[in-house]
Amino acid sequence: MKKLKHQKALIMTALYAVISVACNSNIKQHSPIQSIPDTLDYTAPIITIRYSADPSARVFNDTLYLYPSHDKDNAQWWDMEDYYVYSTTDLKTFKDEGLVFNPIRQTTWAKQYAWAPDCVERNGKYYFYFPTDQDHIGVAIGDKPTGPFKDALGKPLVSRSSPGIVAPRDFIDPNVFIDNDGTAYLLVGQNALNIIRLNEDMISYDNKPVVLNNTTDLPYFFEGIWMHKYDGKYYLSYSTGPNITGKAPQIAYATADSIYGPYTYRGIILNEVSSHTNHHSIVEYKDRWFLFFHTSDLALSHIPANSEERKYVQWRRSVHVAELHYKPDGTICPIILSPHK
Ligand code: FUB
Repeated sequence: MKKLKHQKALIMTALYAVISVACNSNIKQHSPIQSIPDTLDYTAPIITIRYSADPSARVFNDTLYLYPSHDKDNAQWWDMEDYYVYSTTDLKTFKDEGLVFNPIRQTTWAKQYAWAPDCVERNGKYYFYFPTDQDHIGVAIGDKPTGPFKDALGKPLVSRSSPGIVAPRDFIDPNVFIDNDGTAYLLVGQNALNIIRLNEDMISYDNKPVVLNNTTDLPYFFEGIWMHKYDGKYYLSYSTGPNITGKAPQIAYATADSIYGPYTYRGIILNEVSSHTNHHSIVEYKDRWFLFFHTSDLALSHIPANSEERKYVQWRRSVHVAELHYKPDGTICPIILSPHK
């Protein structure tokens, strides 16, 4: 067993070396006037004031905002209730912008499980999309990126039972993508990706969702969908969950020339992390690209190895950031974390 582990570590190190050589040749030189460090330590959590997971990173008015979910200090499950926002301009220091929304207390309909959110801006208003109850996606509106946000509809925007929705498992993890022509799409689901074209008001839709085929378009898709565009192409990245036999969740991606596909599977961006769940976002900031993700490394460092509490670390996660590099053919250099114990 020990020998096997050692061999695995050697293979991972060798793999990382090969990938680094292949990818470093395309790393751009950064302008010295940028205040983001040239190298980011992606093994160090960036939010330590409280546990945070499922980070959606967004840039509004030259500031990068993080919209994570909030794992409770003593969590023993994903029973999250509220949302805090963080902001930065250098990716070194993150300002705690405080509590911005609690759907359990501030809506009449959400009962539990305030999981991975997202936030986008349109016409000076900020639209905060949040899942609850493993069944509903709500939308709240604020005048600033830091809220406070108010439930827009008094009911969910869309639910598992809404016409045309395919939800073989949880109906969670909303991601909103605004294309260059201004059309906004809500992407959502677990084990089936629903793409819903939103109306101009961002709080309604008319068309039926388009559901992507898991086998041909998004192999191994489980949850945590994120759409971004790079060099005119659509990139869908997502957690593989338990869908790759023998592997813990990783972040994989597929690319296409149009939003509804057909998509081509491109492989893994981020390997297995210590939190069991793997959830990320990708954003361009100051002409560089970044991957935000979570691990349970901080909780593991707090809780002694022989403590009973260790079994709860998957529900006590913290956010990290790594710089992403694209190769000339548009594929992404993977971020390989060391195998965790
Ligand atoms: O944080 C709760 C759930 O865990 C998220 O909705 C999933 O993506 C996973 O990270």
